[in-house]
Amino acid sequence: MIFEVLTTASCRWSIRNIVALREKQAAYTLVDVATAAGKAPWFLALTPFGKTPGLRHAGEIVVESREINEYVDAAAPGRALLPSDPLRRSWARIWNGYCDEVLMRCIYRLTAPVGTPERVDALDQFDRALARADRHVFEHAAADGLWGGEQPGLTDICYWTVFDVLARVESMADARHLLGHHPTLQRWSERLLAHPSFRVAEAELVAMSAPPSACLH
Ligand SMILES: N[C@@H](CCC(=O)N[C@@H](CS)C(=O)NCC(=O)O)C(=O)O
Repeated sequence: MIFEVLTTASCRWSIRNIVALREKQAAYTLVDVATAAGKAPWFLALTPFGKTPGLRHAGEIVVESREINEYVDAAAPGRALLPSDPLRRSWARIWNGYCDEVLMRCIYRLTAPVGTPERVDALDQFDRALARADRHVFEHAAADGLWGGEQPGLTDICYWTVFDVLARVESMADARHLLGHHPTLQRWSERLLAHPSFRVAEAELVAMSAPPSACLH
C-alpha cells in the first residue's frame, strides 16, 4: 500500500520522510495540503496538532517527522534505517531525541534578534549543545561513513534538518559559524548536505506544486 506524505512545498521537515521512503525504496507520493487559506480542512481534521508533515498509510495517519520515519522503517520493506544491534539502535534513538529536543529547540531560541542578551545566551547554549554532540554522537555510529554507514540511516536523516537550517537560513549566520568549532559535526554536515538522497528529496518537495514542466517553456 502506497505511503502518502501530506505536506506543503515549504515544509522541510517532510524532506526527512521523503529521504526515508526513498532509502527504503518504498512506493510513495507527495500530497500538497496547502490552500490559499492555509492548510486544507480535510488535513487539519486528520491530526490533533495541525502540523505538516503527516503520513497516511493503510487508512491511518502518523505525525511528527521523526515518528513517521520510525513508522516507515518498521512498516516498509527494504533495508533497515536503524541499526539492528540493540545497543546501537538505542543510541540512535537517544541521539535522534537529542537532535529534536535539544538542538532544534536551541535553534528555535535563535529567533531572538541579533545583538540581544537572549540571542547571546541562545548562541552560547547552542554551542554547548553542539559540543556535547561533537564529542559523543559518533560513539555508537557505524565504523565508516555516515552515522548509519555508507547510506543514510534515521540519525543522519534527523541531523540533516539541523545542518539544513544552519546552511540555508540567513539569520543563522552566527550559529552557522559555530559548526567550525566542532569538526565532527562540520564534516558530517558537509557530507549530508551534499548527499544525493537529500538533494533529490528537496527537489521533489519543491517541485510538488509546480505546474507541469511543459508549461514552463
Ligand atoms: N516536530 C514537528 C515539526 C513540524 C512543524 O513545525 N511543521 C510546520 C510546517 S514545516 C507546521 O506545520 N507548523 C504549524 C504549527 O506549528 O502550527 C515534526 O518533526 O514534524
